[in-house]
Amino acid sequence: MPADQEAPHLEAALNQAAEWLRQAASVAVLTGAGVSAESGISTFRDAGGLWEGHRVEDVATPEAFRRDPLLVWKFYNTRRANIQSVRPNPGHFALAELERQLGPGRFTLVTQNVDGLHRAAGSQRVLEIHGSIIRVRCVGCEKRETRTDALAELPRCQDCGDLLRPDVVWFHEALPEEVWEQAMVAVYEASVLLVVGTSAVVYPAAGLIEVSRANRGRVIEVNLNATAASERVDLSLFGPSGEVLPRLMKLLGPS
Ligand code: BJW
Ligand code: ZN
Repeated sequence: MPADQEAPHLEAALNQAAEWLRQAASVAVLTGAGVSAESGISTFRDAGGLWEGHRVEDVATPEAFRRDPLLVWKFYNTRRANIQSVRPNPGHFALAELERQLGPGRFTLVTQNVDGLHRAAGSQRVLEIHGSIIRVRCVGCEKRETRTDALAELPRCQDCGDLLRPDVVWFHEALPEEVWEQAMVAVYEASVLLVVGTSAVVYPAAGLIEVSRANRGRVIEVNLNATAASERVDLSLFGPSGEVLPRLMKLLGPS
């Protein structure tokens, strides 16, 4: 679509989104890798999203870790090193600002990301449904620890000597129960669900769109392009989240 056609459409959609947010009793947000793309973190499924020729489905599974823990740790150690140098972008900051404007009890941010950038931007109520890349967990005694230091190629537990693994959720694994339940309740209760930078192909996270719709929540998507969710949302705001979200906050105006 030529830029001169896209701009007025986005403008109208932004105005509609701002109106729904103004009227909302509470707001939930679901974010994915796209919200961190402008911070320099690769997404999983866009061009260039492959890691050394591996699909995420081939390295982010318990089977892959059992087969080749060194390969899996290489993937995570590369990403752990990278997040030490990245900073939140204007999209993360806009979501933190939205939370401040709404005030306590009216905002929940559900993220599939493991990079910690929402908290770094000042967001308070953040539910990390796929875990955190700075935490490790022992496969033997299940002890969890936050580790921001560089890890060995194949790090081991100091208590029991078993292998450590990243404390993230891989395919075929259950999401952390309590966090997931809080996410479902917040999304169900919210009058608006903002879905930002996710391809919406990974479940159960993508199912939060249906959870919102089941209670007549308005669903607004922010993405570079149409996704698996686009047909199920009420409004799409197409553009980079680092530009679209600050524009939306500007329309909402100061509290
Ligand atoms: C921009 C942008 C910019 C770019 N601005 N936008 C139902 C149906 C079908 C399948 C299943 C189902 N239920 C379960 C499954 C199986 C599976 C699944 O969903 N498979 C599908 C792929 C088909 N799900 C699971 O296995 C889940 N577990 C489970 O169901 O367990 C059941 C169970 C119950 C009880 C006991 C035991 C088991 C677990 C899923 C875990 C996913 N884990 C990962 C890795 C996390 C750790 C890590 O980071 O390494 O999570 S995979 C990866 O995908 C990661 C992400 O969080 C997740 C989602 O990806 P995301 O964020 O959407 O990224 P992309 O790259 O896909 O998209 C980026 C988007 O951004 C694009 O749209 C761009 O356009 C956009 N973008 N720049 C705005 N500047
Ligand atoms: Zn241990």
